[in-house]
Amino acid sequence: MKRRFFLASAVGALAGEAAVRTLHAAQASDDPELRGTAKPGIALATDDVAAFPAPPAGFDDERSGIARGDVVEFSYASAVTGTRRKARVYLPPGYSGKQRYPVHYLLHGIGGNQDEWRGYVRANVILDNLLADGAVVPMIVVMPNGRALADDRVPPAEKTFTPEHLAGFAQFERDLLESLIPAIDGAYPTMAERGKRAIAGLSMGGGQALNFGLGHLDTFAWVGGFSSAPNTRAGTELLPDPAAVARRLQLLYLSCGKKDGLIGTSQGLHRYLRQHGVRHVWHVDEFAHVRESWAENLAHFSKLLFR
Ligand code: FER
Repeated sequence: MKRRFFLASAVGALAGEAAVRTLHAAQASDDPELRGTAKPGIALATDDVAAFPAPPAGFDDERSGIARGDVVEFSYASAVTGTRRKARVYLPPGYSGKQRYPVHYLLHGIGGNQDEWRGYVRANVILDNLLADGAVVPMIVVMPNGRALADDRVPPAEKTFTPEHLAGFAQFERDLLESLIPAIDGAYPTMAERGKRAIAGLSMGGGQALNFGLGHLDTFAWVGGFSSAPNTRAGTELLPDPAAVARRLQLLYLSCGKKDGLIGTSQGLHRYLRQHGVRHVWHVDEFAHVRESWAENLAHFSKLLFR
């Protein structure tokens, strides 16, 4: 597949998060050979437009004089890998064990790990700012490592697209459902019910969130895919009975940048949902495959959650 070859070669010799930044930068490049959008090309339909105005400047910058949440390390025994695995957990400002909170599971991209949403996108800063403005419901946000492998370190760039690495992202479905969610519900004062549980992610994590969220509506009622990658299952597979899915969902949210070479995946699912009358949010922004899109979409999505 041409695009995969392009992305795999574009990441070059760099490793880890740096590799994916390079991948993202290559997609945003002015050089058509590097843009990743030159072929097969992006065709925008008339309804591929923004659903929300951009957040105000500074929405993802640390604001002084407001209460901040904590990002703590969490570890759990995985029945899938047989290892102890790590996740980051955001506890909102004013967190108290005497309250109960809804939980949002937030998944990283193919070259990220449990630190990508915090370190690269500044998810905790975005949520602190929204909470200070009273724009979101206080929630716990769980940021796991989405590659369920015994060695779940970010691999060297040349291994990013190997079947073994991609399998780790698929296997995370069982790790999440059978190990992580029960461990979180055991350790924190959660509202452990589908109506108070959300799942979203960026790129590879967007595909995971759509696959796992729509595949397990007994566990999740709020589902979001940002710039979702081609690991996203087809609409016919994700929603074989669209009306049945629609009845159970509180929110289905899709977003992508209009300069993102992966937009075809989200467009295809959006069109399937539209054809079958499944209510959803479809937000197309001005970006490529970059953190700005994920920061903005985390803000838009979070404001809608648990209402
Ligand atoms: C692909 C292109 C991109 C793919 C995954 C990605 C599974 C993921 C990109 C990211 O997470 O940033 O063909 O196939």
